[in-house]
Amino acid sequence: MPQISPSRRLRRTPFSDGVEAAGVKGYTVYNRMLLPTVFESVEADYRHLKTHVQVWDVACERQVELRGPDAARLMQMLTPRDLRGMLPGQCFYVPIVDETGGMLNDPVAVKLSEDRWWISIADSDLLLWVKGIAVGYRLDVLVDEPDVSPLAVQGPKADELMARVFGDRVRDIRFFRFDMFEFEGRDLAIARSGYSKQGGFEIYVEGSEIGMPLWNALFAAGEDLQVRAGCPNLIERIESGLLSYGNDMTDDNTPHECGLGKFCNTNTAIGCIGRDALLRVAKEGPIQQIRPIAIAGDPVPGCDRPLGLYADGKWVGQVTSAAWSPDFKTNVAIGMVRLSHWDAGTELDIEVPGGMRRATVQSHFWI
Ligand code: THG
Repeated sequence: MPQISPSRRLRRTPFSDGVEAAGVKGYTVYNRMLLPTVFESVEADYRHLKTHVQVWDVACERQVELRGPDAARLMQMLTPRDLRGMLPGQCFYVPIVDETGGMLNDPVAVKLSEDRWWISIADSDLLLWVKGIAVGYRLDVLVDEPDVSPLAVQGPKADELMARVFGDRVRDIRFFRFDMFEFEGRDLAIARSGYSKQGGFEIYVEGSEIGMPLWNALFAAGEDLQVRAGCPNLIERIESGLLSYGNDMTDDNTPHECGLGKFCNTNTAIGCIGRDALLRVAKEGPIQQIRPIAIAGDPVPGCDRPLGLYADGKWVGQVTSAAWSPDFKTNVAIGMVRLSHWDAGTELDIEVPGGMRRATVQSHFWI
């Protein structure tokens, strides 16, 4: 494979020196920033994540900060999830939609206070859309990307490692809540969240200068816990049904097609820019939807394009993420499947590199 040449446009993170010292073997590009994808191997990283604790450089989950009297109003314009009940200290997974109801991003919204929010974005240029809306509606709000870089601590021993560095109070953080903790004289927001289902935290590291000191403190404290550098793991996130924007869905998809209807309250999300469009499509219901899919046979090769799903030779959908699961001893996958063929148990043909396989629509993800 050819290499990707470094340049100023491809941003390093406050933790990149640590990631490279830990022997990162592969990167992807996410929000124009480096995101590690492999350390030892995807399978070895998976086993370690499910057994021990890992520190992840997810600085590429950039924050879009909203600050000012119209911050809450602007936040509600972006999403069909009703934010009226959301309190400071809470995080919400929020679909972001455009005026057609198409998905623009699927970030975590962090409510710091009534007039200060972070939108912890997936891989799309959400900052430009949010700035455009703020300017176009003449809102009294500042929109920018602050020097904030999430560092995730994930795995069954995450509580123990975090307690050693930040104190036992981290154990009291509830799921999708955050609290403030001191590190080297700075106050950092720490949430119980993260892009795995193995449990853990996300530290919103404010100020690049403390990136490597914090990275080193976590590794020093966790030696006997077998702490390692890790990264979002393809196998684990497919088993867990965690979606990847740009892979599993794009702006052509509504939240309902993505199975994110449970994060929408379109009737009461007054002010949401995509509300009318979503109310219209919700009446009919989606005609395709995200489904867990098992693919029979040997491990499928890594793939950078959708794999067609067929019934009696007719195209009925596509798989957009797939990997061999050592724990479930099958290929686990995420696909978008037409209504006529999305029932659990439906058997389909799938075109994988090197030939056709059988694929079965599952009733639920593997966790
Ligand atoms: N954490 C933070 N920012 C992020 C991500 C993250 N930005 C990019 C990307 N990940 C955004 N996408 C997701 C997708 C899934 C979840 C979070 C962000 C997630 N979902 C859980 C689920 O679907 O079961 C929980 C949702 C809930 O119950 O509210 O965690 O990971 N900071």
